[in-house]
Amino acid sequence: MKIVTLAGGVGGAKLADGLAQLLPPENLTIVVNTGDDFEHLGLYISPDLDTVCYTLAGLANPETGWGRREETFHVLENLQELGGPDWFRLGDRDLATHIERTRRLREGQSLSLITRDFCQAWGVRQPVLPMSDQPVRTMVDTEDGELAFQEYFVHRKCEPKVKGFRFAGIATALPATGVLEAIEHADGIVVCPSNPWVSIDPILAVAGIRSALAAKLVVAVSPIIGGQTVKGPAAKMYTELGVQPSALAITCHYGKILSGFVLDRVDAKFAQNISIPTCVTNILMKNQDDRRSLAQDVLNLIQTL
Ligand code: FO1
Repeated sequence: MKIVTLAGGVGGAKLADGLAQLLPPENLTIVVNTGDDFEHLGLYISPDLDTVCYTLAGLANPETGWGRREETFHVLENLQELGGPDWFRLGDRDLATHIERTRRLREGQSLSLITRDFCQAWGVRQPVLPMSDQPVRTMVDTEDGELAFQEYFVHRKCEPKVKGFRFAGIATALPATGVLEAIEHADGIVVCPSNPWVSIDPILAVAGIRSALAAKLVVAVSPIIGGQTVKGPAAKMYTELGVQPSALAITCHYGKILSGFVLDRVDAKFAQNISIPTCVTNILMKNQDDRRSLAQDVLNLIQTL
């Protein structure tokens, strides 16, 4: 079975890792949100791409889910001493990724080519594709004005109340090489348990991606368990936008593109109000076994559709 996943950061990376444990590498393509990308300290940072790649490579920090395992922060500590911006914690090993990516981008190489080469260097055999090679920047409209995503997420700790979102650059962004081809050849599309507003919507907004999904079996895994998110501000965003955060709200969010939905046992009561086939299971991924087991449930649901 050929699968394409749409992924944001930590939650997306974990499910992609579960799928990678079950599928041959050539049968899994991971399309990753780049709306969180930004320039910091003169470097091009692509947090979700790195989180997915590090996770698949077994290099991710197990505590945070992002950044590198066995990381040190000597550069950051010295930057702090000089009074430089230290709100975005870039580790020493991680910095090598940003430095080399920035160097190659400045030479005119594409983000997808650079990501392919990095994956090869890290031993990641599944294609990991940025959603687009053109810059798209998620902007968060808040009560304190419009904020660039990392400014809102990390610097302001998601505190300002959200009023809406804008994906700057989306009008001219094209799907990266291989994205539409992978979707076309896929037997199923898996929408990872990532933030619908800021991780999955930017991918769906890239020209041609949403319409390519219309002909496909698309299964989403809820990022909400018992009204809360495992990580990140999705539940807070729903509340601030006037929607009660729930598994049901996620199915409404994605609407017609979905053919199936996976939700947690604690939310089993919602299944009767969902008009598409569902799988009620444990969706909290605390360890490798949970990742594999959820991935198996997702594949089983796709097979029954
Ligand atoms: N998230 C934080 O909450 N604080 C950080 O200092 C931080 C640094 C960081 C460095 C590299 C990287 O790839 C990711 C990093 N993240 C950090 C995570 C990231 O900002 C978000 O998790 C994603 O953008 C949302 O998916």
